[in-house]
Amino acid sequence: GHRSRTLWFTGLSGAGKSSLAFALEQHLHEQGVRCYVLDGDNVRHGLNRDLGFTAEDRQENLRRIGEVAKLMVDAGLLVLSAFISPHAQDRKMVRDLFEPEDFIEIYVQCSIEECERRDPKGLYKKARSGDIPHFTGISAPYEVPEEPSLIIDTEQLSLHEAVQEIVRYLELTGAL
Ligand code: GGZ
Repeated sequence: GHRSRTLWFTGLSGAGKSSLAFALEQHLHEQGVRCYVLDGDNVRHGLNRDLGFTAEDRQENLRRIGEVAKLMVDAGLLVLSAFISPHAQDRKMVRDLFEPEDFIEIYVQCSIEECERRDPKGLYKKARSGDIPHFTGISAPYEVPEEPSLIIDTEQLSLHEAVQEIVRYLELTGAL
């Protein structure tokens, strides 16, 4: 069996949070672990479609996601949550919803230069030209986590290696 928890991925747009969460989900499913990925594509278009990207809206976005993640953990799932979550204060707010051992913060590290080079959705380009206001890393802040449970550097690790790192961490801490 596994211990239900929330893995909270934080990092810049384009750092690889969702890719990593979905690759991990696939790996865990193959091991028979029941898990679920929360990310912008399944949350910001539905539950949180009334919210934008001001500091207040990001806070409310993350508060609701935290509450949903908590319900899913209560239901016995391993939750993989992939949102920029740029403010340390908001990450702490979410962390405080959980038992200490049930919330694992994973910093998906990647330089802004590399994220901008990748620019998979062309959003950095639009942010630079002023078409997207308060874009994280360009015109809105990203506060680097001071004491994350784990740092995954996506400029150094392949997707497979990153998944293995997290699996190793989960095994070491008794979640798997
Ligand atoms: C940052 C934005 C913005 C602004 C739209 N700033 O790379 P993506 O496209 O697919 O993921 C980003 C996503 C960020 O939503 P989150 O819910 O993760 O943000 S937060 O945790 O701060 O609430 C990006 C897209 O939405 N996007 N406008 N201004 N990212």
